[in-house]
Amino acid sequence: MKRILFATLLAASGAAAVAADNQAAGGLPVTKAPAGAEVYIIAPKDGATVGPEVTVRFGLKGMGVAPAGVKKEGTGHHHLLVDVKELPAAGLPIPKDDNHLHFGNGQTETTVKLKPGTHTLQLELADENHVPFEPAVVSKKITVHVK
Ligand SMILES: [Cu+2]
Repeated sequence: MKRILFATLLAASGAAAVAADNQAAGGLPVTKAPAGAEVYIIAPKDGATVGPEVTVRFGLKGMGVAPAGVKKEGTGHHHLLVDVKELPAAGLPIPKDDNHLHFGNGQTETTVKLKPGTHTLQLELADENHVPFEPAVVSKKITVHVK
């Protein structure tokens, strides 16, 4: 009797995994974020005054880092959003330009050159296809003042 119950539970969890396999508008699969996943900027500090070359250190809890193109459960790669007002669209690869920097080799820090003035920095983790997780794994947006 116990054995039958165990088999039933296994079948039920398998069905749940299939149901969670979403399809994005862009035709790429959307990866569910693990519960409790958190990305954050270790440095610089929010509100810091910095020089024109800013070293940004990426923090991640509850997930691992893997290079782009590598499908491994519970992992993604970092994207630094510089002066981005609206988060990249769900279900589509994050754009690649001067404001959306990809760290597809699995880097966990970078140095960016910023013009004098006030800038915002934010991190977003995305899956092997550069598609944001569902729900999005994004850091708090911080502000830095460049001398
Ligand atoms: Cu990417």
